Amino acid sequence: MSLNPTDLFDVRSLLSDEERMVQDAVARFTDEKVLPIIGDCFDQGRFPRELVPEVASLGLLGSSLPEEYGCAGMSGVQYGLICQELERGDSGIRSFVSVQSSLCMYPIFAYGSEEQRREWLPRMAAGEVIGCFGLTEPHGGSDPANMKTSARRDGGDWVLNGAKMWITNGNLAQIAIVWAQTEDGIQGFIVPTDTPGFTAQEIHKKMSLRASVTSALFLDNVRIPDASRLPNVKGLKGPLGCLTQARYGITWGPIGAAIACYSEALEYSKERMLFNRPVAATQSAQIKLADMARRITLAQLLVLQLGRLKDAGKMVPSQVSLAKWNNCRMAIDIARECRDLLGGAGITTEHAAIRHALNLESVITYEGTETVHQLVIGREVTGINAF
Ligand code: TGC
Ligand code: FAD
Repeated sequence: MSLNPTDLFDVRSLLSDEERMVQDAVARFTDEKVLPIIGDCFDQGRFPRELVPEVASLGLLGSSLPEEYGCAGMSGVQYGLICQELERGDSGIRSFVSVQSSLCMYPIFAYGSEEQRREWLPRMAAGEVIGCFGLTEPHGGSDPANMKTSARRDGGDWVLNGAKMWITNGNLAQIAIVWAQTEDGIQGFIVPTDTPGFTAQEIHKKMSLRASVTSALFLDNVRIPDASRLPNVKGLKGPLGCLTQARYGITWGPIGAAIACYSEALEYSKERMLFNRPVAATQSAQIKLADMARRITLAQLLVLQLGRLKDAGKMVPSQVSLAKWNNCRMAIDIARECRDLLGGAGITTEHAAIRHALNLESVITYEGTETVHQLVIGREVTGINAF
């Protein structure tokens, strides 16, 4: 019996019927709607906004939140599979869903009032309201505790001042979840982007995540009522708790990108005839392809166990750090190696490898750089904080 080259250990057999159904539905969406247009979107630096209604109707926005808020009530493993299949298309599409789901809907659900949940979540699940998440600031994203953006109490209102940098969906969003320093520590605010004093400026000249909107946000005396503050969390654990959710999805996503690159390079090297034999018949190409298959298999098993821990309520943030580090590194190395196996053909967006390799430069940086996650694991195993 021959094995499936993209699932050598039949990890799919460990999934439930419901999990396989979700994976298949998102895979179909990626094959039919994303792949035909994504190379052009990347070339043009355009986020394919026209796909948002279908993403929403598939239940992919806030997919793990309860049905009473218009969401799909899916499991952590299902969310992971969604991220994997979307990122097989493009990291930018997965980013859109990660930000909306884990960084905007999750904090409203986890830290918001019941009124805030009912006001925003159903419309966000339907894709009618898009969110962005403002944590990173221009002076250094790895150290969010050193936050300069401030929120000052003024009667029944708050007045926000500061700047946020590298914000996904910034120019698409109707609301921004803004984290700001207050007298009581860091707090989160739901800021409608049409509030006077709020501006978003799109960042151009990106060579990565070109099919995604990335912006700088500026807050100049932005006045919002106390009802816009997320009342149920104070301190850095608020935004870090959102990051744990988003990073979890990002442990799965790059597997999709790696599979896309590896599948393409595998087929190409079987057909490309050089020195009277297919490239795939050479020992060096086989070692490269075998190594990719090995690393993809390990990543698949890692995230499935992580997802099972999450669904059992036992996942801890440092486990997410290890998996984000491992799987982003796995995917970027594979994407670059695949680009090489395609030769010159690998440098255009007619093939997927260069697009994924460039995208993964962002994925390995955002949501905590590789170094940040290595230091989290270093701290976990030594008990010594090296930050
Ligand atoms: P520390 O001061 O020790 O902890 C503060 C409080 O937070 C708790 N905590 C966490 N809670 C949940 N999840 C986590 N991952 C947590 N890490 C820490 C902690 O227990 C403590 O709680 P309490 O109750 O004692 O107050 O903070 P630390 O030393 O652990 O943090 C240092 C460090 C460097 C790990 C952290 O600052 C960090 O992760 N920096 C990286 C920042 C980052 O990842 N930014 C991402 C911005 S968003 C983004 O990139 C979106 S891209 C989206 C897309 O397009 O897909
Ligand atoms: P810095 O923190 O300045 O890091 C610079 C270098 O220093 C890195 O190599 C880092 O690993 C290293 N370093 C840091 N600390 C240490 C240490 N202790 N020891 C040794 N080396 C260290 N942020 C948001 O809030 N919301 C978003 O929606 C969002 N979307 C993004 C989309 C894209 C496309 C990108 C590229 C970024 C996005 N980010 C977002 C920001 C992202 O989270 C930050 O870029 C990231 O956290 C790193 O911060 P920085 O860019 O300021 O780099």
